Amino acid sequence: MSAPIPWRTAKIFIYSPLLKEHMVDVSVILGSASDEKIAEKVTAVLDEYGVSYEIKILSAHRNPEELRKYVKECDAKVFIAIAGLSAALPGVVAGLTSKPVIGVPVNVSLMGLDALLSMVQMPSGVPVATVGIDNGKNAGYLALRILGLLDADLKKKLEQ
Ligand code: C2R
Repeated sequence: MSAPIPWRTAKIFIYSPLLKEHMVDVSVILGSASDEKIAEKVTAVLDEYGVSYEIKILSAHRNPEELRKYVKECDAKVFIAIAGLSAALPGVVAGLTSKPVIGVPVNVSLMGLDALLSMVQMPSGVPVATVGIDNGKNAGYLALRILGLLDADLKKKLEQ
């Protein structure tokens, strides 16, 4: 049996090479610990570019009050929300913040089309930038591009 992943057991795990008083660039929210494989694809990209992030397992369906409090208080510049099935999570996050929200639909059933359509079909004014099914990598790269608007060094790295 492999060792448990720290953020799965601890519920929250903060990684940051440049940690400044708990501030992180990206918040990665999972609807369930069962989405961890997709979250690993996101964090591999963020790690490669030395971007700080925080991982939280919070479901809009199961923990609505906790999610609201977290999003309202979070200092991250970009949110990545990962969810399968009836994936309300990214849309709810987008309704709670004016920051960019990237949605990653997870293939749990119906080939992930349920989650994809749920994220893509947001009402106007509440966008979720939805990447492909299970495509955690692109969520990471899109977050880097957004952060690159504020960080000349990161932008340069992305252009290399
Ligand atoms: P469990 O394995 O915990 O039953 O979760 C999760 O993202 C996961 O892919 C199964 C699937 O349910 C999803 N889930 C959501 C939300 N909460 C959990 N889509 C939500 O709030 O949107």
